[in-house]
Amino acid sequence: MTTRVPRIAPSEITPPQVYFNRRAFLTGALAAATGVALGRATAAVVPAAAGAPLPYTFDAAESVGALVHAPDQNEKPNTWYQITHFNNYYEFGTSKTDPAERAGRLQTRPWSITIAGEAEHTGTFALEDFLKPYALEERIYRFRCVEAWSMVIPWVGIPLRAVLDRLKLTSRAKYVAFESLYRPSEMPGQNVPILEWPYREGLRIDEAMNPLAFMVVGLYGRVLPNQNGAPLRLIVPWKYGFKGIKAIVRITLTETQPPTTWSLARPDYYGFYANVNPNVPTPGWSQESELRIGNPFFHQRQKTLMFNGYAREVAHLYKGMNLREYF
Ligand SMILES: Nc1nc2c(c(=O)[nH]1)N[C@H]1C(S)=C(S)[C@@H](COP(=O)(O)O)O[C@H]1N2
Ligand SMILES: [Mo]
Repeated sequence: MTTRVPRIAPSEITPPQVYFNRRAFLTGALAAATGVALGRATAAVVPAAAGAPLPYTFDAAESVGALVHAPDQNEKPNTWYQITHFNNYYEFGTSKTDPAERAGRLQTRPWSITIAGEAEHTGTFALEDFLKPYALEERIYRFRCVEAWSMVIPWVGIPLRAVLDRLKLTSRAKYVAFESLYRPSEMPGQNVPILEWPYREGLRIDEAMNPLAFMVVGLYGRVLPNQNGAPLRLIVPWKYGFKGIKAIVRITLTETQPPTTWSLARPDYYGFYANVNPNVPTPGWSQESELRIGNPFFHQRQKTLMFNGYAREVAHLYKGMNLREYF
Protein backbone atom coordinates (compact mmCIF):
# COMPACT_ATOMS: atom_id res chain seq x y z
CA MET A 1 0.00 0.00 0.00
CA THR A 2 1.62 3.23 -1.00
CA THR A 3 -0.31 6.39 -0.41
CA ARG A 4 1.55 9.58 -0.92
CA VAL A 5 0.72 13.15 -0.26
CA PRO A 6 1.01 15.09 -3.50
CA ARG A 7 4.61 16.16 -3.98
CA ILE A 8 5.03 19.87 -4.31
CA ALA A 9 7.58 21.94 -6.13
CA PRO A 10 10.32 23.21 -3.82
CA SER A 11 9.58 26.72 -5.04
CA GLU A 12 6.14 26.52 -3.47
CA ILE A 13 7.29 26.08 0.09
CA THR A 14 9.44 27.86 2.58
CA PRO A 15 13.02 26.64 2.06
CA PRO A 16 13.45 23.59 4.30
CA GLN A 17 16.66 24.91 5.85
CA VAL A 18 14.60 27.63 7.47
CA TYR A 19 12.95 25.14 9.77
CA PHE A 20 14.78 21.88 9.31
CA ASN A 21 18.24 21.09 10.48
CA ARG A 22 19.47 18.07 8.62
CA ARG A 23 22.61 17.58 10.64
CA ALA A 24 20.81 17.68 13.94
CA PHE A 25 18.39 15.11 12.63
CA LEU A 26 20.99 12.79 11.20
CA THR A 27 22.94 12.68 14.43
CA GLY A 28 19.72 12.05 16.32
CA ALA A 29 18.29 8.80 17.56
CA LEU A 30 16.16 8.33 14.48
CA ALA A 31 18.90 8.43 11.87
CA ALA A 32 19.38 4.68 11.82
CA ALA A 33 15.76 4.10 10.92
CA THR A 34 15.79 6.48 7.99
CA GLY A 35 19.12 5.81 6.29
CA VAL A 36 20.15 7.28 2.98
CA ALA A 37 16.63 7.62 1.61
CA LEU A 38 16.40 10.85 3.52
CA GLY A 39 17.74 12.94 0.65
CA ARG A 40 17.18 16.65 0.87
CA ALA A 41 14.03 16.55 2.95
CA THR A 42 14.52 15.96 6.63
CA ALA A 43 12.40 15.77 9.71
CA ALA A 44 11.84 18.61 12.09
CA VAL A 45 14.55 19.11 14.69
CA VAL A 46 13.88 17.19 17.88
CA PRO A 47 13.85 19.74 20.70
CA ALA A 48 15.91 19.03 23.80
CA ALA A 49 12.77 19.08 25.94
CA ALA A 50 11.00 16.45 23.84
CA GLY A 51 9.93 13.09 25.20
CA ALA A 52 11.00 9.51 24.55
CA PRO A 53 12.08 8.22 21.15
CA LEU A 54 9.39 6.44 19.19
CA PRO A 55 9.40 2.69 19.68
CA TYR A 56 8.20 2.20 16.10
CA THR A 57 9.87 2.45 12.69
CA PHE A 58 10.03 5.97 11.36
CA ASP A 59 10.32 6.81 7.69
CA ALA A 60 10.83 10.54 7.50
CA ALA A 61 11.68 10.33 3.82
CA GLU A 62 8.14 9.38 2.93
CA SER A 63 6.36 12.66 3.11
CA VAL A 64 8.19 15.59 4.58
CA GLY A 65 6.87 18.42 2.49
CA ALA A 66 3.20 17.80 3.09
CA LEU A 67 2.94 21.44 4.04
CA VAL A 68 1.16 22.52 0.90
CA HIS A 69 0.78 25.82 -0.91
CA ALA A 70 0.26 28.44 1.73
CA PRO A 71 1.13 31.69 0.05
CA ASP A 72 2.34 34.61 2.09
CA GLN A 73 2.13 32.96 5.45
CA ASN A 74 4.78 32.30 8.01
CA GLU A 75 4.71 28.53 8.17
CA LYS A 76 7.48 27.92 10.65
CA PRO A 77 6.45 25.00 12.89
CA ASN A 78 5.40 25.93 16.38
CA THR A 79 7.74 25.01 19.17
CA TRP A 80 7.50 21.82 21.22
CA TYR A 81 6.55 23.95 24.18
CA GLN A 82 3.74 25.77 22.38
CA ILE A 83 2.29 22.56 20.96
CA THR A 84 2.37 20.78 24.32
CA HIS A 85 1.26 23.61 26.64
CA PHE A 86 -1.73 25.09 24.84
CA ASN A 87 -4.19 22.25 24.38
CA ASN A 88 -7.85 21.38 24.19
CA TYR A 89 -8.58 18.08 25.94
CA TYR A 90 -11.72 18.31 28.01
CA GLU A 91 -11.13 14.92 29.63
CA PHE A 92 -8.51 16.80 31.67
CA GLY A 93 -10.32 20.11 32.10
CA THR A 94 -11.47 23.03 29.99
CA SER A 95 -8.52 25.40 30.31
CA LYS A 96 -5.68 25.37 27.79
CA THR A 97 -3.15 24.52 30.50
CA ASP A 98 -5.11 21.69 32.21
CA PRO A 99 -3.95 18.98 29.77
CA ALA A 100 -0.23 19.71 30.25
CA GLU A 101 -0.73 19.72 34.01
CA ARG A 102 -3.00 16.70 34.35
CA ALA A 103 -2.63 14.33 31.40
CA GLY A 104 0.58 12.85 32.75
CA ARG A 105 -1.45 10.56 35.00
CA LEU A 106 -3.03 8.76 32.04
CA GLN A 107 -1.65 5.23 31.57
CA THR A 108 -1.13 4.76 27.84
CA ARG A 109 0.45 1.32 28.14
CA PRO A 110 -0.86 -1.26 27.70
CA TRP A 111 -3.25 0.11 25.08
CA SER A 112 -5.60 -1.77 22.85
CA ILE A 113 -7.73 -0.74 19.96
CA THR A 114 -10.98 -2.35 18.86
CA ILE A 115 -12.03 -2.49 15.21
CA ALA A 116 -15.74 -3.13 14.69
CA GLY A 117 -18.48 -2.91 12.12
CA GLU A 118 -18.31 -3.11 8.35
CA ALA A 119 -14.84 -4.58 7.84
CA GLU A 120 -13.42 -8.06 7.34
CA HIS A 121 -10.70 -7.67 9.95
CA THR A 122 -12.43 -6.78 13.19
CA GLY A 123 -11.31 -7.48 16.74
CA THR A 124 -9.24 -6.05 19.55
CA PHE A 125 -5.52 -5.56 19.03
CA ALA A 126 -2.60 -4.43 21.16
CA LEU A 127 -1.50 -1.04 19.85
CA GLU A 128 1.99 -2.35 19.01
CA ASP A 129 0.48 -5.07 16.82
CA PHE A 130 -1.97 -2.65 15.27
CA LEU A 131 0.88 -0.32 14.22
CA LYS A 132 3.41 -2.96 13.21
CA PRO A 133 2.57 -3.16 9.49
CA TYR A 134 3.16 0.52 8.82
CA ALA A 135 6.14 2.76 8.28
CA LEU A 136 5.69 5.99 10.16
CA GLU A 137 5.81 9.26 8.28
CA GLU A 138 6.24 12.85 9.31
CA ARG A 139 3.61 15.35 8.19
CA ILE A 140 3.95 19.03 8.87
CA TYR A 141 0.41 20.35 8.83
CA ARG A 142 -1.34 23.56 9.66
CA PHE A 143 -3.74 23.07 12.56
CA ARG A 144 -6.79 25.33 12.86
CA CYS A 145 -9.01 25.26 15.92
CA VAL A 146 -12.62 26.42 15.56
CA GLU A 147 -11.77 28.94 18.30
CA ALA A 148 -9.79 30.75 15.56
CA TRP A 149 -6.23 30.07 16.70
CA SER A 150 -3.78 27.99 14.71
CA MET A 151 -0.38 26.33 14.78
CA VAL A 152 1.93 24.42 12.44
CA ILE A 153 2.73 20.98 13.81
CA PRO A 154 5.20 18.25 12.75
CA TRP A 155 3.23 15.09 13.45
CA VAL A 156 4.46 11.53 13.06
CA GLY A 157 2.03 8.80 12.13
CA ILE A 158 0.42 6.73 9.41
CA PRO A 159 -2.11 7.62 6.74
CA LEU A 160 -5.59 6.63 7.85
CA ARG A 161 -6.05 5.25 4.37
CA ALA A 162 -3.32 2.65 4.91
CA VAL A 163 -5.15 1.42 8.00
CA LEU A 164 -8.53 1.24 6.29
CA ASP A 165 -7.05 -0.61 3.30
CA ARG A 166 -5.71 -3.34 5.58
CA LEU A 167 -9.01 -3.70 7.42
CA LYS A 168 -10.78 -4.55 4.14
CA LEU A 169 -14.00 -2.61 4.43
CA THR A 170 -17.24 -4.14 3.25
CA SER A 171 -19.28 -2.38 0.57
CA ARG A 172 -21.64 -1.18 3.31
CA ALA A 173 -18.95 0.89 5.04
CA LYS A 174 -19.86 4.52 4.36
CA TYR A 175 -18.44 6.21 7.47
CA VAL A 176 -15.72 5.63 9.99
CA ALA A 177 -16.41 6.42 13.64
CA PHE A 178 -13.77 6.94 16.34
CA GLU A 179 -14.09 6.74 20.11
CA SER A 180 -11.76 8.03 22.80
CA LEU A 181 -10.87 6.27 26.02
CA TYR A 182 -13.42 6.43 28.84
CA ARG A 183 -11.52 6.19 32.13
CA PRO A 184 -12.77 8.73 34.68
CA SER A 185 -10.24 7.52 37.27
CA GLU A 186 -7.45 8.98 35.14
CA MET A 187 -9.44 11.54 33.18
CA PRO A 188 -10.95 13.85 35.81
CA GLY A 189 -12.91 15.90 33.27
CA GLN A 190 -15.06 12.85 32.57
CA ASN A 191 -16.61 13.28 36.01
CA VAL A 192 -18.09 16.54 34.72
CA PRO A 193 -21.01 16.29 32.27
CA ILE A 194 -19.65 19.04 30.06
CA LEU A 195 -19.66 16.71 27.03
CA GLU A 196 -21.13 13.28 26.39
CA TRP A 197 -18.35 10.83 27.18
CA PRO A 198 -16.55 9.14 25.61
CA TYR A 199 -15.52 11.76 23.04
CA ARG A 200 -16.57 10.64 19.56
CA GLU A 201 -15.74 11.70 16.03
CA GLY A 202 -16.27 10.47 12.51
CA LEU A 203 -15.56 10.92 8.83
CA ARG A 204 -17.20 9.92 5.58
CA ILE A 205 -15.19 7.09 4.00
CA ASP A 206 -13.96 9.16 1.07
CA GLU A 207 -12.73 11.82 3.50
CA ALA A 208 -11.00 9.15 5.55
CA MET A 209 -9.36 7.75 2.41
CA ASN A 210 -7.93 11.13 1.42
CA PRO A 211 -4.12 10.95 1.64
CA LEU A 212 -4.00 13.88 4.07
CA ALA A 213 -6.05 12.15 6.81
CA PHE A 214 -3.53 10.97 9.36
CA MET A 215 -3.34 8.80 12.48
CA VAL A 216 -0.78 10.29 14.82
CA VAL A 217 1.56 8.59 17.30
CA GLY A 218 4.36 11.14 17.49
CA LEU A 219 5.35 14.78 17.57
CA TYR A 220 8.69 16.23 16.46
CA GLY A 221 9.94 12.69 15.89
CA ARG A 222 9.19 11.66 19.47
CA VAL A 223 6.41 9.86 21.27
CA LEU A 224 3.20 11.89 21.30
CA PRO A 225 2.78 13.55 24.72
CA ASN A 226 -0.35 12.61 26.62
CA GLN A 227 -1.80 16.10 26.38
CA ASN A 228 -1.70 15.87 22.58
CA GLY A 229 -3.66 12.62 22.51
CA ALA A 230 -1.27 9.74 23.18
CA PRO A 231 -0.93 7.05 22.24
CA LEU A 232 -3.04 7.43 19.07
CA ARG A 233 -5.06 10.37 17.73
CA LEU A 234 -6.53 11.55 14.47
CA ILE A 235 -5.49 14.62 12.47
CA VAL A 236 -7.62 15.90 9.59
CA PRO A 237 -5.78 19.06 8.58
CA TRP A 238 -8.52 20.63 6.44
CA LYS A 239 -11.06 20.41 9.26
CA TYR A 240 -11.36 22.22 12.56
CA GLY A 241 -9.23 20.84 15.34
CA PHE A 242 -12.08 19.16 17.21
CA LYS A 243 -12.27 16.49 14.50
CA GLY A 244 -8.81 15.38 15.66
CA ILE A 245 -9.99 12.96 18.33
CA LYS A 246 -7.41 11.92 20.94
CA ALA A 247 -6.67 8.69 22.83
CA ILE A 248 -8.51 6.49 20.33
CA VAL A 249 -9.62 3.07 21.57
CA ARG A 250 -12.24 2.14 19.00
CA ILE A 251 -12.74 2.45 15.25
CA THR A 252 -16.13 1.42 13.86
CA LEU A 253 -17.07 1.23 10.20
CA THR A 254 -20.70 2.21 9.79
CA GLU A 255 -23.39 2.47 7.14
CA THR A 256 -24.88 5.64 8.58
CA GLN A 257 -23.37 8.93 9.73
CA PRO A 258 -22.17 8.43 13.31
CA PRO A 259 -23.00 10.89 16.10
CA THR A 260 -20.08 13.14 17.01
CA THR A 261 -19.42 14.79 20.36
CA TRP A 262 -19.41 18.44 19.38
CA SER A 263 -22.31 18.22 16.96
CA LEU A 264 -24.33 16.51 19.71
CA ALA A 265 -23.40 19.26 22.16
CA ARG A 266 -24.00 22.28 19.90
CA PRO A 267 -25.40 21.25 16.50
CA ASP A 268 -25.89 24.91 15.57
CA TYR A 269 -22.18 25.62 16.18
CA TYR A 270 -20.33 22.48 15.21
CA GLY A 271 -21.40 20.32 12.30
CA PHE A 272 -20.33 16.85 11.32
CA TYR A 273 -18.23 18.10 8.41
CA ALA A 274 -16.48 20.97 10.21
CA ASN A 275 -14.38 21.91 7.21
CA VAL A 276 -12.32 25.03 7.79
CA ASN A 277 -14.31 27.70 5.95
CA PRO A 278 -13.65 31.42 6.34
CA ASN A 279 -17.02 32.21 4.72
CA VAL A 280 -19.16 30.44 7.32
CA PRO A 281 -19.08 32.08 10.74
CA THR A 282 -19.72 30.14 13.92
CA PRO A 283 -22.64 31.79 15.78
CA GLY A 284 -20.93 34.45 17.85
CA TRP A 285 -17.60 34.69 16.06
CA SER A 286 -16.09 34.98 12.61
CA GLN A 287 -13.92 32.33 10.99
CA GLU A 288 -12.39 34.78 8.49
CA SER A 289 -9.08 35.11 10.29
CA GLU A 290 -6.97 33.33 12.87
CA LEU A 291 -4.30 33.95 15.45
CA ARG A 292 -1.16 31.94 14.83
CA ILE A 293 0.10 30.89 18.26
CA GLY A 294 3.58 32.31 18.82
CA ASN A 295 3.25 35.08 16.24
CA PRO A 296 5.46 37.80 17.67
CA PHE A 297 3.09 40.36 16.16
CA PHE A 298 0.31 38.78 18.14
CA HIS A 299 -2.24 41.40 17.25
CA GLN A 300 -1.81 40.63 13.54
CA ARG A 301 -4.32 37.99 12.67
CA GLN A 302 -3.91 36.17 9.39
CA LYS A 303 -6.54 35.28 6.84
CA THR A 304 -8.01 31.83 7.21
CA LEU A 305 -7.79 29.81 4.01
CA MET A 306 -10.61 27.69 2.59
CA PHE A 307 -10.10 24.09 3.78
CA ASN A 308 -7.22 25.47 5.85
CA GLY A 309 -5.18 25.87 2.65
CA TYR A 310 -5.69 22.27 1.50
CA ALA A 311 -8.42 22.99 -1.08
CA ARG A 312 -6.40 21.55 -3.92
CA GLU A 313 -6.28 18.20 -2.16
CA VAL A 314 -9.81 18.00 -0.74
CA ALA A 315 -12.26 20.40 -2.43
CA HIS A 316 -13.40 17.64 -4.81
CA LEU A 317 -14.81 15.70 -1.85
CA TYR A 318 -17.53 18.31 -1.41
CA LYS A 319 -18.61 18.97 -5.00
CA GLY A 320 -22.31 19.68 -5.09
CA MET A 321 -22.64 20.10 -1.33
CA ASN A 322 -23.83 23.37 0.14
CA LEU A 323 -20.91 24.18 2.43
CA ARG A 324 -23.04 26.59 4.45
CA GLU A 325 -25.51 23.88 5.24
CA TYR A 326 -22.85 21.22 5.81
CA PHE A 327 -20.60 23.31 7.98
N1 LIG B 1 -10.74 13.11 23.23
C1 LIG B 1 -10.63 14.40 22.89
N2 LIG B 1 -10.11 14.73 21.69
C2 LIG B 1 -10.00 16.04 21.35
C3 LIG B 1 -10.47 17.07 22.20
C4 LIG B 1 -11.01 16.69 23.47
O1 LIG B 1 -11.45 17.52 24.30
N3 LIG B 1 -11.06 15.34 23.78
N4 LIG B 1 -10.40 18.39 21.81
C5 LIG B 1 -10.33 18.65 20.36
C6 LIG B 1 -10.04 20.03 20.04
S1 LIG B 1 -11.30 21.15 20.23
C7 LIG B 1 -8.83 20.43 19.51
S2 LIG B 1 -8.58 22.03 18.99
C8 LIG B 1 -7.72 19.48 19.41
C9 LIG B 1 -6.50 20.04 20.13
O2 LIG B 1 -5.38 19.25 19.89
P1 LIG B 1 -3.97 19.68 20.53
O3 LIG B 1 -4.20 19.86 21.99
O4 LIG B 1 -3.03 18.58 20.20
O5 LIG B 1 -3.58 20.97 19.89
O6 LIG B 1 -8.01 18.21 19.95
C10 LIG B 1 -9.31 17.73 19.67
N5 LIG B 1 -9.45 16.36 20.15
MO1 LIG C 1 -10.69 23.06 18.93
